[in-house]
Amino acid sequence: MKAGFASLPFLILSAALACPSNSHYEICSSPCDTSCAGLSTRIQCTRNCFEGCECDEGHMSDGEACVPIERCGCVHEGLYLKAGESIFSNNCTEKCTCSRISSQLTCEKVNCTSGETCTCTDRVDGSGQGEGHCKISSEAQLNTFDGGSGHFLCSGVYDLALLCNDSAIPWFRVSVRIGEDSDDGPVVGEAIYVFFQDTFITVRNSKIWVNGRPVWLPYNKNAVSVRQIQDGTMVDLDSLVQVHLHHDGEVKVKVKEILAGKLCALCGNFNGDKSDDLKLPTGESEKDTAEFLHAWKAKDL
Ligand SMILES: [Ca+2]
Repeated sequence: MKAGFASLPFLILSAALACPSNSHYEICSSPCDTSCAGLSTRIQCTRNCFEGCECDEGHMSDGEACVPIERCGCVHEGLYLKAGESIFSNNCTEKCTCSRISSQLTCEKVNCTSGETCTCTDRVDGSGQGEGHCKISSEAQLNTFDGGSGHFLCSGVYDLALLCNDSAIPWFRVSVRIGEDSDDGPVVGEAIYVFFQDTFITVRNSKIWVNGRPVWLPYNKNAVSVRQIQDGTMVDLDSLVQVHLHHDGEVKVKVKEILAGKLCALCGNFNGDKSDDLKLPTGESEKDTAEFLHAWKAKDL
């Protein structure tokens, strides 16, 4: 009887700390030493260590899994590519590929042939049918999902978009920190805070934290991915929501059509009608823009 009780905590601990292939549990693991991206780029990280899974000797994390060091990818203009991945750059005039065999980056000139067009698909500002697009410009002007515009944000932290009306869809919340530019210039998006189920992501100054811990990019776990793209940082929530913080402070939120009419906060309810976008957290309509903006200031950030 005594032995049975003694073994129970061990069983629970083992289940909680099951690590993926090519990794093992460490009580004090440093993320600085285990990332492929850290091999060739200077990434902000902490020397503090954390309890968690660490890649086995001879392996490093490529953002999704622990791979042999020789299978780590390449870095192109600050963007990490996994082995085998390609990227188009310089207005689609160049295609760079990270070799699956040598992990060396090779670039070649490309041209679209007749009938082909080159478009960016890795950005929030695409124009997919039925998607909602909300934006805070680098001058801090808000454009809602339904096309409402003309509201300018003062400094502070605001809730941009959150799920209000559907318990069947994973809950999320997107907030933004608006700060004054240091040269008395325009007010800009300084940081984004994204909540998705049990995950909390912070993006600030090109640094990323997940649940308070600094992470390497690309990050991909529990249907959340965070990656560096050419002009900023992209957070993707299970392909339902994408948030893009641009280097110049512009913030964009893209949502799937399934979220129509189910959202609230500054970006509006995404019901196709821009005239009813000024709603308070209580659901009441508000005619005073200043009151509307103030009501969506985050109380906890
Ligand atoms: Ca609306």
